[in-house]
Amino acid sequence: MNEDKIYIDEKLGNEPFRFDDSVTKVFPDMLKRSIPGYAASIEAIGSLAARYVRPDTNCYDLGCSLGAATLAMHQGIRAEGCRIIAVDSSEAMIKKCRTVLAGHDEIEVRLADIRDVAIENASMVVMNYTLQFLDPDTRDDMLRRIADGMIEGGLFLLSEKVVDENAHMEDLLVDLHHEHKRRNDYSELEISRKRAALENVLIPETVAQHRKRLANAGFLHSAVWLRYFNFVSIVAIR
Ligand code: GEK
Repeated sequence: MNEDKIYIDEKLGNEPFRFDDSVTKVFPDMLKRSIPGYAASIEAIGSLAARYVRPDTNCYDLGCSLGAATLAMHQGIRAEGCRIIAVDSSEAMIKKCRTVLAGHDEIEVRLADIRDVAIENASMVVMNYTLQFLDPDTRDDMLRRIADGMIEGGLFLLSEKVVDENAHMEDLLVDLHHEHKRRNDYSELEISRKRAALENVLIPETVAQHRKRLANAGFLHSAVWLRYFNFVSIVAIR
């Protein structure tokens, strides 16, 4: 049974998309049906945490929503003495996230804008589909602060919806994504309303722009490890 019916009977797509109560309530269903490769990104976060998280360091989940990536990191970590800081600016998300992650003293769930969070002594930082929601003018600074706050050899995972340089291929990839959504039981009307609501809220960039920004910020290596239509996940090493 589909839970996300927001753009059938609740919203018309004429207002900018917001991470409010109604989105929070149906969020896992929304991500599962909308982001191709989402489950793979969560699985990889666990494996990468096992490999890269060092003892007595911090891990950050920036734009944690309901804490799916935080939990994957927590389950993957083998090192002792680590803290995980999970941050989101949506009150509705953070309220529910606190109940999901309750009982884990080593996880701090913080209501804040990620641009105001100090990144310190980090061996792993995750931004799973969050950078795309920041004003593009603030993205360079955000990534520089992340790189500056990471230890040598630390791992940054960045997942994003991207746009293709080639307009023809971009049309094809968007079309394939919409077909994927239709297969997952979203109607044409829901797809177009959601698209309108995300206009100017989710601002995608090209893979080349992301990799250039990572290099400029101070990451030594980066690679796309997952791509499904216009949804990519990149790993970068400090
Ligand atoms: C997952 N990572 O399940 N500061 C803090 N949080 C922000 C900001 C900001 N400036 N801007 C947006 N957010 C999650 C999924 S969802 C992706 C991440 C999506 C938060 C916003 O409130 C939302 O919870 C999250 O970033 C993006 O792996 O919905 O496409």
